[in-house]
Amino acid sequence: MTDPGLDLVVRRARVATASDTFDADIGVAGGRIVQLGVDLPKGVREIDAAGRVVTPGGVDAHCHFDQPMAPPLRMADDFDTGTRAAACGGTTTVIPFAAQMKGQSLKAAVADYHHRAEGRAHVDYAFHLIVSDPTPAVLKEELPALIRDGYTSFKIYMTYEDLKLDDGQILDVLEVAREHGAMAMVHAENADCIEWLTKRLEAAGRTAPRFHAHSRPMLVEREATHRAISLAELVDVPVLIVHVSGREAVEQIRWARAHGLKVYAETCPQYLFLTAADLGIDDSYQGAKCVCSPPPRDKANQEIIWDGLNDGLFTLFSSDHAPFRYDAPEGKKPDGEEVSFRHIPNGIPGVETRMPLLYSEGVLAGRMTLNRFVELTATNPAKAYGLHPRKGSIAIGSDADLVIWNERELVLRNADLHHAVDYTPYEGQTLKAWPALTLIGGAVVWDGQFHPRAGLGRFLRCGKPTLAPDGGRN
Ligand code: DUC
Ligand code: ZN
Ligand code: ZN
Repeated sequence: MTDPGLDLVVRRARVATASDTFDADIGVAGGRIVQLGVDLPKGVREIDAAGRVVTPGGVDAHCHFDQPMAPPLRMADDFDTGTRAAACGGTTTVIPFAAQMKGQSLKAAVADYHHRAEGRAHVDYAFHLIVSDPTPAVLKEELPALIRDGYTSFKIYMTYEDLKLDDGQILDVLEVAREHGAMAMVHAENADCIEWLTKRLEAAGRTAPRFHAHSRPMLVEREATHRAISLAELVDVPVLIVHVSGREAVEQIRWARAHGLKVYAETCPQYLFLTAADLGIDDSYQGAKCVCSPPPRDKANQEIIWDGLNDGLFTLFSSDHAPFRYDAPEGKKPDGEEVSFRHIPNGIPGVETRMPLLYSEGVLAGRMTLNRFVELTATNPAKAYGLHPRKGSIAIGSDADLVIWNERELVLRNADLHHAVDYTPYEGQTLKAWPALTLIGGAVVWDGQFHPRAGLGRFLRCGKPTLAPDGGRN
């Protein structure tokens, strides 16, 4: 018998959450999960998962779309192409950054970013803030008001000339996070060390893309990670270290945790699947494709990142999708030139490949449990940014954002991806799985074909973080 109250039943699902794996039918009404059970009545629509694994839609809590850049640079993906790629790779919620430019009010940055998103997003989205100019008005009025309004996380940069804050400014911003219960994310690299090394490399004529890694050795990240942790300790506020690349930063985070400090950590696919050799072993400019910060390290560091993913050191697994076309004057070849590594825009694409890479090389390669995969890619990001349990879970009342996985071998080709970037750093890599279907609020957005729903992606106001103090393991 058909139950007119059920818009959709996903039948015979092998449901995986952050804590359990079980067989169930999933009943959906009004875009939300309303029933989990066996032999649910017939829905208006039916999807047969045929025993395949069904996970919550991914929450990519660190990606950059259409972020304003100084000319000639321009990001390849806007909210249309970026969220299209997200959906096709199993991500149903994204949290990109409304970036304040120095001299700009934070409110104006948020208004501008809404304008960029409106009518374009295919998946649901929230905003982090980037605070680059913490004036008294920003600290006392704008930031508290924005936090109250659902913008409950912000990123602080310790490097990049146009974004970085000094230690005093970081303390001021952390104090606002403490007073108002927001989540502070830190990009931890020592700007002066990078500048000092960069000048020396340039003076020696070492300007090829591979020298980007030489200008940002691990100690640069280690020192800044320790300083960020110390500044947060002084203010007595939790802090989240983003895009951790390897051993030295990991050691600082372990040290902090052992001392009872609330330090969360995020890592990204590039630190599992790329090494500094991908920036070039000779002076070829192709290495520009993998220029990102912090840079990828080496195989031994990849293992350390895998260990941290498994043992609870890392709380989040995000893409840090920062899309620049390779062969383009607004991308990796500014004004059409093969420039010194200093001027290559930092970032690599990854919003579409994040979930399939970790599912393949983590879960199916036996390096990680399915439940830990769900925790890192969906549940914890939703908790860290106040979107749980609406997002990041398969539970009664959660949005019906689901991924049905197809476990089959495929070779990654940029031609098959849906971003607007002209390359993927993972070209030719063999994967063991890809989403068969992605559903958002019960609507199929990917089933081997992309079903556009531009403008139907909803803006989400974030609540306060609900992560456990130990990084979300309980
Ligand atoms: N590093 C960042 O901090 N942001 C975007 C891309 C990158 O490589
Ligand atoms: Zn960063
Ligand atoms: Zn980033």
